[in-house]
Amino acid sequence: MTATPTTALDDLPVSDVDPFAHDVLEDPLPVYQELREAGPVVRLSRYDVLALARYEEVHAAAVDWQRLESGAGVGLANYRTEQPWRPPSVLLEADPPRHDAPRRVLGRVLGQRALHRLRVRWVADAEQLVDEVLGAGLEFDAVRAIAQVFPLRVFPDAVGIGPEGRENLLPYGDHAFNAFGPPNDLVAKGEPRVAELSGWVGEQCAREGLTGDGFGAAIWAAADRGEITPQQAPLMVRSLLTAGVDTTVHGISAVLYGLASHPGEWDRLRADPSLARIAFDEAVRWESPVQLFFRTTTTDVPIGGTVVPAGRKVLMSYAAANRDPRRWSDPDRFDLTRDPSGHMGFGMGLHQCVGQHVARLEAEAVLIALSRRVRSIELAGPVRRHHNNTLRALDSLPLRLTLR
Ligand code: OVM
Repeated sequence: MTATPTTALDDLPVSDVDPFAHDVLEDPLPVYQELREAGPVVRLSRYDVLALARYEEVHAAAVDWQRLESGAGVGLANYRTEQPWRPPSVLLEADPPRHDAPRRVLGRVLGQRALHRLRVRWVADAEQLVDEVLGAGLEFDAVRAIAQVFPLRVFPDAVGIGPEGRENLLPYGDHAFNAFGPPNDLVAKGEPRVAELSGWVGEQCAREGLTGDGFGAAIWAAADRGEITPQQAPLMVRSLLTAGVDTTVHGISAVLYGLASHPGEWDRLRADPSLARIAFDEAVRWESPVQLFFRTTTTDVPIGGTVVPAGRKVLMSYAAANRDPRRWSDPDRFDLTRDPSGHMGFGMGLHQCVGQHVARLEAEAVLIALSRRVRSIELAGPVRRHHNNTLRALDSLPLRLTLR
């Protein structure tokens, strides 16, 4: 028997790239290719962390919750040694067994059965929005006109928060996703408003301000039944408000961008609107609205021919895995004929996005409403990127439409 040779940590490929620098956030794809080709595990000298960029290793790390924990934080900061910027999430930043009751409850509250009654309403809401937008002209910025508007119209109502202060949701989420990265200028930009925004979000999570029929009330009802504690309930509502807005805005931007920039794909969707789900998942693969999370090793973990010692932060690049040519043919192409299932854009394993059915339903409603009225979609100018440490986002998506 021959022992598998292992690479010593000091002999790993090293990159001095900063994945959170503005030029990389503007166009991260060359860096993702460089990291994938450097090897299965790459040391990032700037932050002294290990990075995974190939599909196989990112997938294996994501599902290995036993040896790659979330409780030390899923950003660059190690919560064992550094103070978190807010009380940790009881879902995202927790491990079994503490993670499991909140996950089970939220899985039920946001499950496909629970969403069934929202479907008809959201398609009607999307048709109304599309009518308003098209009535105002056939050239517009789809981020401002659609991608930011639709989730903010339907999701806060579905959670059951009041009408005041909803403009706080996007800036709060944007800061939360910046805070998973290093303490750079993007984090500094958000800091002046953290106390105000956190205060508002905290108020929305109390049972008193929530309507009786929303996701928030369903979470509190689970606390009444003893399925979660009354301390966990408001933090679970906070998870919805943190993770459920910016992500869907950028996901809807991404699918509209994919359709507008890949001739022929809109025709396919228009001919068969049941492709709306595939289109959205393909966009989540292609753009990866959530680009990465970190985990922390709880023990020595063999990954890609090296042994990562206990207590190290490991960057899982979902976005690089989603463009890995070892896994995907023609990975840079947005393609409605491919099967995007298995993409890493919602993560994988125990922590895989619990809100993915909500996200899909929002995107589907928008795409179905558009498919009923629109013949063609094309780019009317260059897109402008919005930079965030862990989100891939558009600030502007100029579109030109024709009607059917
Ligand atoms: C949470 C949370 C926050 C940000 C992202 C996320 C993508 C979850 O508070 O649980 O998942």
